[in-house]
Amino acid sequence: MTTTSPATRPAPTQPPARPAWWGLLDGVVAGLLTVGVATVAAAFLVSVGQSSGQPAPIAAVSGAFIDRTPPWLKDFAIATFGTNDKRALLVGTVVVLTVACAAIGALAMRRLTAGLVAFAVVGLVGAGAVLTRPGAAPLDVLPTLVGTAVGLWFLSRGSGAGSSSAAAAATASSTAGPTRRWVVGGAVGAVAAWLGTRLGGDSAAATVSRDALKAVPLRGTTLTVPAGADLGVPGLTPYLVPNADFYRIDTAIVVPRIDANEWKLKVTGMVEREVEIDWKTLQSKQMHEALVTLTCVSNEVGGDLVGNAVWTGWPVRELLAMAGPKAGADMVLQTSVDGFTASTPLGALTDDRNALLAIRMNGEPLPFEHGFPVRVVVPGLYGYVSATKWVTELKVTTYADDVAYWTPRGWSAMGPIKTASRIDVPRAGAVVKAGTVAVAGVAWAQHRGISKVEVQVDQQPWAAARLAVDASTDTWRQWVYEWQATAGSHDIRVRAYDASGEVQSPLEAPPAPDGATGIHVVTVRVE
Ligand SMILES: Nc1nc2c(c(=O)[nH]1)N[C@H]1C(S)=C(S)[C@@H](COP(=O)(O)O)O[C@H]1N2
Ligand SMILES: [Mo]
Repeated sequence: MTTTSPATRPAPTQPPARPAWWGLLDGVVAGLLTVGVATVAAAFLVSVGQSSGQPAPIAAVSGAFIDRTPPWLKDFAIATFGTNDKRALLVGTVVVLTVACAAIGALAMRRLTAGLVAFAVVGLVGAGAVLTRPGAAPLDVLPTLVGTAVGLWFLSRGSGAGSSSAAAAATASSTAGPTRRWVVGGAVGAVAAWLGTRLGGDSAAATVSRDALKAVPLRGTTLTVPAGADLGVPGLTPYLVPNADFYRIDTAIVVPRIDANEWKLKVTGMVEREVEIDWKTLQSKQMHEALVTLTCVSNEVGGDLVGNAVWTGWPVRELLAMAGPKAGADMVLQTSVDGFTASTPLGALTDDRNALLAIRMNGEPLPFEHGFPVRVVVPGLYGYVSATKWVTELKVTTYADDVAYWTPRGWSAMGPIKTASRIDVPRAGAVVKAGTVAVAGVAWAQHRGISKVEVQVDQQPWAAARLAVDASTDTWRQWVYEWQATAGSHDIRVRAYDASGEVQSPLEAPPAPDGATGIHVVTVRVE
């Protein structure tokens, strides 16, 4: 084997060819600059009140994607990433954009004009995504267009441009020229993106208005949870789920932060008179408190997309009574500031149940993630047809005339909650000691109530579990079963009965189109 020492290698007569990865990096930095500048500009527009709210390009592209996601992909995302599904989507969007920008940069190095055109097209697609967001105004495209212009400018001065000077720089020093461009461009883009996200993600006025509600004492508070509603079994989900632990499901890429003082809710459609209320008016109403367990239709058997809280709010029926629904109406299409809609049976909002325009959750002002300033809570219905966060409009209409967000995506237009039960302890796969073991969990059949819960170990007969005190038919009910555990591997099953005596369906069914059914079973080992 022979080697050639560097000293004997012939000196190059041509300037060294610019490496292909220069183009890739050029493209990525141009993309980062674009997004950074656009994000800062978007935050600026919001801050001077010239924007409808969500004009930052990455969020807009992700949001537009969510709204066009086929149901199977949405189910996959929730099943795989759970409540992190939106973070996963944001990461995915960034990865796809990065790869696209790198490819465009490589193209620009060979054929500058083609690269610039491709970059401009991506920018225009981003601007288009911004325009399709709910409530978007024409001015909202400005940040993305300005960002794209900056990215184009950067790219046009890159490795693909002025080849002689770039080559000269390369011969002078193999790194100095482009490295400086990348470091400066990348740093400016990253700092701008960070700044824009910080400024845009938090509207100071919204936080101030939320803090103001904290200071308002709860008038007419009468509700106390009976002591026996919580069995206090270690590992069992608490009867009231703290706000910070409460499950969160929605289609909002950026959590809307609404200044309560700007909030309005209008009642439209088939009504005697349209009504609009603002935050002050709502505050002047007699508030009610209610215990209501929310459940997501996407919850799998044994899943945790269910939670219970005390909600404080004004009954929806009182607002609807002011408007006077006309005969023939059978549905209320609720609309959120983020464009989400829910189709709620009119009857569920006008009968005597605790359907509330809620402003507090467990005594606190609603967290932004859970709908501040106002969300709807309706006992007995899955969240997607009832629990609209950041609610802005109630349109009295019919199921024949209007469809809500999830209906064309393969979910039932109406969504009464199905009777279900879950084992919290012992956990699946747990190893426990022989002797008395507390098997405990929750069961729910909102607005009907739970009358009985039974537990089955292996193939033994079903045995009655002890129920916690019934705090409300609108909430879940804890249960516990003292199991005399013997050594070996055991399957534990649970089933619940609603107040009419009907047992939950044992048939295995997936969440779509109207809620999962089946028996929750956990396998444990006893030593
Ligand atoms: N504006 C808005 N409200 C919404 C949704 C949404 O996507 N957007 N999702 C609904 C669904 S599917 C559920 S299960 C509940 C969840 O409420 P939570 O996040 O407060 O637990 O909110 C409902 N309200
Ligand atoms: Mo849901």
